[in-house]
Amino acid sequence: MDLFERLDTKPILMPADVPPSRAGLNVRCVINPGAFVYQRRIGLLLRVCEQPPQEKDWFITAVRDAEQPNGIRVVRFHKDDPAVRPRDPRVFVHNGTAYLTTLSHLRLAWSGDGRHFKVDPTPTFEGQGPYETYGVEDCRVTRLEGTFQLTYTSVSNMAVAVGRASTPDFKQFDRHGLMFPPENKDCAIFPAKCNNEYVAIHRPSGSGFGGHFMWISASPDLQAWGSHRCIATTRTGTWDSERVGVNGPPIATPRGWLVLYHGADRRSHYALGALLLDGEQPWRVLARSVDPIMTPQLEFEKRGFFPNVVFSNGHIVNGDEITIYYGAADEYIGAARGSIGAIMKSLAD
Ligand code: MAN
Repeated sequence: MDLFERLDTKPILMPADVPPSRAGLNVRCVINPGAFVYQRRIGLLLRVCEQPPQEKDWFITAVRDAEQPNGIRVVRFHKDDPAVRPRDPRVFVHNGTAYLTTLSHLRLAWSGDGRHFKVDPTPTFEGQGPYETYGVEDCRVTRLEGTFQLTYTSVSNMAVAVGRASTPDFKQFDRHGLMFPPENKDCAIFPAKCNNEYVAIHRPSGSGFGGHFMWISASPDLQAWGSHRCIATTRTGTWDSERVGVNGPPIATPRGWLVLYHGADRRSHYALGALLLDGEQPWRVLARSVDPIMTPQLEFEKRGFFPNVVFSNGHIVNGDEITIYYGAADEYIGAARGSIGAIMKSLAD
């Protein structure tokens, strides 16, 4: 089952559409954009994944290093080195230290029609400090009280954690440090307060006990978070058996908060589903998709840097119509349109 109609059979953005951040790096993937409306234009905050030119028989990647003149350091290990082993196309490990094969930053792209985007020539938001030496990824954008709240993955050799920043205009950014400690990612803040508190969904990772589940937390000031509750676990034997995580910000509907989310199965195939949360007590789950509402179908969703992935962390809602922007096969960005009513109906069936 697939409730989303693709705007195109091809990606709306590909690596070749994005100029690299600096000499010595190439854009390998452009994926997982946050989405928002600002001054009547649709904005995307793209995740741009870069790497140095690759050579046969070598693992070659880049990490941020403030002491280098261009801000990055190239790391290379020969594939015959017994201390190095690949984990998957995204990660390799050297002597117990994990490295990403690409270094990500966030980049703005703007559109008048939601389909044709113009990508800014330079990075908008790059990793900074010790917790972002492997970059910043997968930004959710929530408009809240006239400001935009950005929640994204901060990655380093120390941890994967949730960073938060805010901006009034996508020019000036205030960095608020880590919002949730490791291991945690896939965080979206609600677009309005509930019970006079800010609310966020996030995805801590339990090792040994629990797993990659979705949690909800509340805060009086967006800085201190508490009242933690688990709202969705993985489900054995299904399309979301291994990992779940929120898409873009929850959507207010007359029946409660509609939350779109991604699920991964044992083959690491990524699909999308939905949850309906109580409007006043958002930790109460009223309904959850049994079957996915969007799965990899098109060629560019099934084949790429990491195959069989549709992953979204940004959408635009216009009445009943929802346009989701999504990472496809961890290499491209696609756009697809659906109906909120149809998703709600699928939850009731
Ligand atoms: C996983 C994948 C990668 C990502 C890292 C760190 O390996 O989601 O795309 O870079 O986690 O967040």
